[in-house]
Amino acid sequence: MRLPWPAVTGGVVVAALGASGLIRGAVPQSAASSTPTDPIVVTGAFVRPPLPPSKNAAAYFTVYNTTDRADRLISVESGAGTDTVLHTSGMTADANGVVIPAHGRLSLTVGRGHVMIEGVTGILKAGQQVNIELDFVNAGAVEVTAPVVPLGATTPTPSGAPS
Ligand SMILES: [Cu+2]
Repeated sequence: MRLPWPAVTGGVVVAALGASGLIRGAVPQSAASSTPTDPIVVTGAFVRPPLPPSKNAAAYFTVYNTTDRADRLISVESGAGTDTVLHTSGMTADANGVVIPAHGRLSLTVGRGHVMIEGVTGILKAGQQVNIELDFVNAGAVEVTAPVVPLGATTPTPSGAPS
């Protein structure tokens, strides 16, 4: 499913990858993808572009659940590819999503899970940003803006747990 991505997220103008693979909008860098007042805080997001001949990109980030009840990440979407799936244990999609405990976190790090963007349309280059929507049972839709970070380049540093 392709979603209509907002041109502006959290006051930061972001780029969206359309069906054509072309980048729309300006692409300022931003480490934080949401503000600490949100129930779900996503930090340290980045996307590794596909390594040819693969057409799959992998997104990494840390999700904090700042609320007093557990939440479940049930689906992920991105307009940057033909399909987007959550892989937290090997390369098998998490059919029922992933539970994030109250005041807990989900860390997707290299070798320990990712959001896989399959069939990437266009070429993802350093400096571009990819929009990913995370859908939670309680918190609803959370937009993540993930800069493209090629292999070997420095990745964003996740901020600590929100207080
Ligand atoms: Cu995967």
